[in-house]
Amino acid sequence: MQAMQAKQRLDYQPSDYTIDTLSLVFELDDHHTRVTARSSVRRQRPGADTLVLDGEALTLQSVAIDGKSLGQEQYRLAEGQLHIPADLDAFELELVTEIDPANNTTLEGLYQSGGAFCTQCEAEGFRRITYFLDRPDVLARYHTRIEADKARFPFLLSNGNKVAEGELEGGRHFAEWQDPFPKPSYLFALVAGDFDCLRDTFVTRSGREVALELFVDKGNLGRAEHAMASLKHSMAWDEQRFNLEYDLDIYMIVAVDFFNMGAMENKGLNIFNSKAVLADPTTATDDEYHRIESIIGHEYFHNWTGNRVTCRDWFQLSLKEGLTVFRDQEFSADMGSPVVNRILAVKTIRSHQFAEDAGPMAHPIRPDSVIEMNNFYTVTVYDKGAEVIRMMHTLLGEQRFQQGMALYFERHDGQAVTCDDFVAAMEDASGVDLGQFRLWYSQSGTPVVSVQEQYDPASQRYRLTLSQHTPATADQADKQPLHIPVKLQLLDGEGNNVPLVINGEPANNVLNLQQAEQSWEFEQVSEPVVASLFEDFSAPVKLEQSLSDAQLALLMTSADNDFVRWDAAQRLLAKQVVALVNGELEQLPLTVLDALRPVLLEPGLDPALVAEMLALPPEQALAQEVAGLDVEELHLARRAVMSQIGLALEDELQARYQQYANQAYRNDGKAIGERALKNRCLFLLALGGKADAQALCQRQFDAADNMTDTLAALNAVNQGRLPVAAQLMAQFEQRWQDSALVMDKWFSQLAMAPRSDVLDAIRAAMGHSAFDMANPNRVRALVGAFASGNRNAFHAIDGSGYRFLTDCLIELNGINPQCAARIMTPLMGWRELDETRQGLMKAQLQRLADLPDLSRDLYEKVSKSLG
Ligand code: B3K
Ligand code: ZN
Repeated sequence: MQAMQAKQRLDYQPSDYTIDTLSLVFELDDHHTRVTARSSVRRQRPGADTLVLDGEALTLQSVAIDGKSLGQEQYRLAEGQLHIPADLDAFELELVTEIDPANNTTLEGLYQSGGAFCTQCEAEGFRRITYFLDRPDVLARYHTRIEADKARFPFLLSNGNKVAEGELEGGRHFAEWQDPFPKPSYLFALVAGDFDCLRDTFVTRSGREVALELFVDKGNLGRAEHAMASLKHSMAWDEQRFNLEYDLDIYMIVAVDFFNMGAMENKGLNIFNSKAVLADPTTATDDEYHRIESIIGHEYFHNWTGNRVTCRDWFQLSLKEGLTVFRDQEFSADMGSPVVNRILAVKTIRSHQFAEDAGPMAHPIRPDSVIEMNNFYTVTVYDKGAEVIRMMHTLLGEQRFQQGMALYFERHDGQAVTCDDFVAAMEDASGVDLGQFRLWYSQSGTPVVSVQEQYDPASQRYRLTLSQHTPATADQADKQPLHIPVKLQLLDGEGNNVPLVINGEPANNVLNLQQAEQSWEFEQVSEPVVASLFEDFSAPVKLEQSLSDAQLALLMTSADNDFVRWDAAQRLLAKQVVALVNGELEQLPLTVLDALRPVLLEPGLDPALVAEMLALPPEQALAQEVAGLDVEELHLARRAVMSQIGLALEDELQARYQQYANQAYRNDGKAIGERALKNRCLFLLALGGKADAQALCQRQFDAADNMTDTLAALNAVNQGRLPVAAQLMAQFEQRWQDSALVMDKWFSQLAMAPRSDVLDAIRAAMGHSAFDMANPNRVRALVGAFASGNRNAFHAIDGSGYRFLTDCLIELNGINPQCAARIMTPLMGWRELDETRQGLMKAQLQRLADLPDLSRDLYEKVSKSLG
């Protein structure tokens, strides 16, 4: 393994030159696309004499400065860079390069998806299109001309407004686009293809009409409505909540099948993974509808937080991503159930972000050192980043937070800035001191907050002591106390709120924990209380608070805060799993069942919340919570808890199931919540394993008029290992074999099935006509689902899971390194496992390390894992 160089955040220097305008001409051809790039270059650093441009996988044809061509001896091509002597203050540079989109399987730069050309430039993909100053602080005005065969590519799209189009010889045509907003190269986009187009309009609050165009593969118009509706909701919401209006006359979205992530916010021309666009009730689940709405929103919201104000350098990625995730989460909460959305976000943090902090890739939300930027589109930068924004929102309150946003745009519209600039705007607009708070940007790791309590009946005082401690991470040994907002309530024995009084005054329900240890003394507390802490998950920390089952049950039934009710249920269930693993328990105590029963029966509780309260924390999250649990024992104990709930609460689950069983499909919040609860009941009954559970599943599978119910039935029989599983899987495959996106669900069901021969089934599925190693959706659905969603099988003690994943990674390394690096994550976490598994995992990591052509993407993760 040959060492590769990392870039350091503190090494940032402004560019010697900048580029103010860029005119691009694309002569599209499958294997020989010619790109002519004319830049107006301006020297920024006096004395600079060489322009150094980034480039990768390009064939350079010619270089000219101010109309004069340069001979080959006048410039230098070295390791991904083009050096051009340029002792000039301003000049026109013309470069002609040739690229091969049809053979570009990395899905970065210009490539083909299905029959269409499309691009992905973030983070550093533009350098695969032409030599350029491919960094986010170089903002240019783009003019793009596209020429292509008219029959194959009737639509020619790029950023901004279309300013010309016409016919060319030989059956070709052209279109020209002008983007009035200066932008970094990562926001450039081009699409050429043949699509169906769903058109609509949106009138902004200042009365401008914006044309909305959604391009999908032919025949898919019927599956585009939800995405279009989501876009219009996003546009209206951003005006209402953030006072932000769209700025171009046209907004286009193109859905493509080959895409490395969910979607990309290119200015005026979003490119989406078709999975994040296409939905109808028979092919997409409620969860997918939700995800589509949130991704459409996310990319739209980037127009201000990302595009109008962008990042100075890639270390600042969370400036746009953390903030935009916060905004999309708020959007989803405002469109649907706030608590269900909060739960969703917290599950991501607990299962994935805490694991990232505990593993070899640990980094702060603003990383300090990067080898391959694509490896830093992480749950830490995105989701913990959003938690950090949310904490500022909690500390400032909505009104002052919005004043901070306004000041941020006033100061920085049209600029490329840093995370510090954002915090400074928040601080200056609100007057709230965020000095210590800034540590959240530079310190990695998961803080652990522990609780000590003292109650003195004589003085009626309750003293709460909180201590914080952040364990060392792979990247940082020393940690300092953070500024942690702790939102709380105190409950008396009946579950009533006790007013918060400190020093004779009503106290705020958000405490500022800023020291390693800190105490608060609440007065006029007439009986012992239960502290409801970190309401709404007010900070991304682990909480160590020992509560009895009875106290947890009190929080479950009586806390005002719905998030805390859910969280108490999670803690109660987690306790049982751990007790089972530790041999302290065989059967679920009656007290636990008695705590769950009222949740199931209380008519006033939102069914969507009940469904979440009856779901066990995933194995991955439990493993994070309690170190040293054996993989297999954890898996079995978790199953045992679910199965005992299924048996012990059978009547209640049946009744609740039947309450919603025969409702015709509707797509509204109420129906979605009811479906979720119905299907949770079905799942627990299936795990309970009584004979009639199988009949129930089969009936639902046969009668379902929507994919949510179909898939829930299929999942229940697979996870419950019911005999009918094989038959239903075969029926599903028969019905959907020609629909790739639906087959992804089948691949995932297969990969996550709790059966000992799962790897044989997966290997067979790789030969399925619907499978394609070059398509990231397929890879994630099958290989990714196995590695991250079938923990027990992946960590099989014979090492077969690790070997299988590594075989796939070796193949993917040569096809799509970005995709490979994404799915290798479960192989990195060997430190949390027993010695045997550690050895097996390291052996596979070493196989990767020994590859002669290991990509940068994998190199970074492999070397950190072994280091
Ligand atoms: N900004 C893109 C992600 C780009 C990932 C590059 N590897 C999508 C998003 O976060 O909105
Ligand atoms: Zn984003």
